[in-house]
Amino acid sequence: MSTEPSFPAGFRWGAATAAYQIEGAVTEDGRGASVWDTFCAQPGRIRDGSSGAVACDHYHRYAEDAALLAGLGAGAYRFSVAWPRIQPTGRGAANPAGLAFYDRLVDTLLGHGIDPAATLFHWDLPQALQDRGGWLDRDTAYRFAEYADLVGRALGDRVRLWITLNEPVVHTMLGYGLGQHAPGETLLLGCFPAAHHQLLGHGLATAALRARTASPVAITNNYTPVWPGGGSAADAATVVAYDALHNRTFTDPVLGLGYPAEAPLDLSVVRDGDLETIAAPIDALGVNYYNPTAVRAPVAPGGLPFEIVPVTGYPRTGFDWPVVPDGLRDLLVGLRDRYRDALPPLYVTENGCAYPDEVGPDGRCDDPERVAYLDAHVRAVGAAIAAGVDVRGYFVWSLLDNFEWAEGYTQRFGLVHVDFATGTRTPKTSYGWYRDLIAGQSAPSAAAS
Ligand code: GBH
Repeated sequence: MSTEPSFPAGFRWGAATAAYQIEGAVTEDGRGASVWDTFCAQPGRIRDGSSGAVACDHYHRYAEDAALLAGLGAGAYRFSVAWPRIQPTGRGAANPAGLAFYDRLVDTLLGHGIDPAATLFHWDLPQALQDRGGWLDRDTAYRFAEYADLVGRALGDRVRLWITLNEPVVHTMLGYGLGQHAPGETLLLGCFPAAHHQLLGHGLATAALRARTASPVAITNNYTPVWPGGGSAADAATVVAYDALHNRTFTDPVLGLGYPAEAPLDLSVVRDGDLETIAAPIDALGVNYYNPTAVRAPVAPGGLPFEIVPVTGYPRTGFDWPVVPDGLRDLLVGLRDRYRDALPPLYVTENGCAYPDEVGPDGRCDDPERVAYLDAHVRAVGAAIAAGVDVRGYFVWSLLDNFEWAEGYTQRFGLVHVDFATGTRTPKTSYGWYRDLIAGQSAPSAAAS
């Protein structure tokens, strides 16, 4: 059909999750506490007062979840490794029982013909490192490289794509700037050292992984197209500054360009040699996309140098996020146009939406809005590829409904519904849609459009 976008041979269709959001079993097999265990125990932090203590019980149900991926025909699965399972106190020898879990998971995936894509840090820092300052402490970057070495030694022969960090911008801003995520610090722009030390850790971990694996190494960033939220010259300047802060601060230095001068950053924490470390060559860049952001110059001085205003005029997800598929095409094309030869191949490592999905009396979970959302965004990726952008894969967020951080269990992002009282998995309509899309793409007829 001429309206079908075309995807290159070998394009990876997958789904993504993260350890704290699905695993549960937080005290099993020697796992240490993470900052999220601590944060969830503080009253008022999580909307429904919940935690990831049980979540999807994936730690015990991983084989069932791998079978769900196999049923999709997924070519890859992006999961994260829980640092406190590997190093319960954030340092020292690996905990064999912790490594054994990921060993079983990886072998089960490979047995289904699914490429394991492992993220090393998806926000669950060992609490013992937080007690020494967390990512505000430079030493955490060195601890992260040590942890990367341990995981690389154990899984380097079988993981097919490595991702050092997930969305350091979100972890920095929400965790250290605004206090909405663990560890709950409210430093506003004083949070920048946490960003720099994560990026330093990324560079050190990339070097550590090189010694342990031949597979590609990447970083995943959250990207948002930045739109003007007002018509003044100050608003236009705010768009440039916010784009520099949110998008470029986590990309420019990784690609060897240093920190963007347009971002409001106090660089006094940056030491000689750090930018060289951060610029360790990567093989791919992970792109997480949810929606664009509109900003304007702040009305009241003294707080942050920008004000976020709602993007209006688009449908909205159950989470009230605007649905703007063209934003994904624009940002993929924009990355290519900005970074040109410095840009490695791209993977869309997260894209998805939350709706209040329920299993009906007939046992089915119908989510037509998610089908429409994913279909439109997959087409946007196809449009970027047609425009010449090198995109190698697409991962739906998420395989399963799961613990949505500060929203607890109130937002369902899964292709598969999870009953959190029983653990029962029910594939949604979108699961069947994605399965059919993947099957069509693997057929030789899906050539040029
Ligand atoms: C990702 O973060 C995470 O990697 C993942 O763990 C998480 O479960 C998933 O996405 C879903 O949240 O107020 O309308 O402007 C996403 C980071 C930050 C993206 C907030 C959307 C604001 C939407 N998100 N952002 S809006």
